Amino acid sequence: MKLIGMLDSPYVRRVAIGFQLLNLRFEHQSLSVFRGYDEFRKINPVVKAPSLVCDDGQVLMDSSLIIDYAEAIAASGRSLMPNAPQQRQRVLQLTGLALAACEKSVSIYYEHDRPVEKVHQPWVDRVTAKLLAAYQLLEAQLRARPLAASSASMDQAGG
Ligand SMILES: N[C@@H](CCC(=O)N[C@@H](CS)C(=O)NCC(=O)O)C(=O)O
Repeated sequence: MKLIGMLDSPYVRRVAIGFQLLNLRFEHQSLSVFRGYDEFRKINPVVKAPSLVCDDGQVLMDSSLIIDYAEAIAASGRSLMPNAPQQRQRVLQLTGLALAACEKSVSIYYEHDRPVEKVHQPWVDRVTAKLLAAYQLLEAQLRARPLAASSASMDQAGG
């Protein structure tokens, strides 16, 4: 299978780390959704990074869905999502905060990619406030209870 997307994307990195933790072999094609748009479109017309070209040619997208698939095919049988409700709740909460922080960061990046006269500052301020809220909550949680940091014990919140 082949992971498509640049590793400067937090979503692509998250999938690559997940594959490594699950001991899955994969190829990586570093393709930009901007500079490599035409080539990307041939692989996935929706042009979303990460995209995963599976061994049977089907294409998956969205980091959480790709990790879900990766767990299903991992020979190790390992899951990066704990089953016990309390642990799962914590991993989902931390992952949700991290994904929201990524989404807002990407959104601010795109806003600044516009011609300067088209940047809508009230929107940037709103997104920035949400970004800071997500990181503040994430940091408070991690200060109170750090995550496991070894490859053997890392879960989706760590990856
Ligand atoms: N929810 C998606 C977000 C992925 C995402 O927004 N990726 C960006 C690159 S960092 C992208 O594909 N941007 C192009 C677009 O959204 O059209 C995930 O978890 O994979």
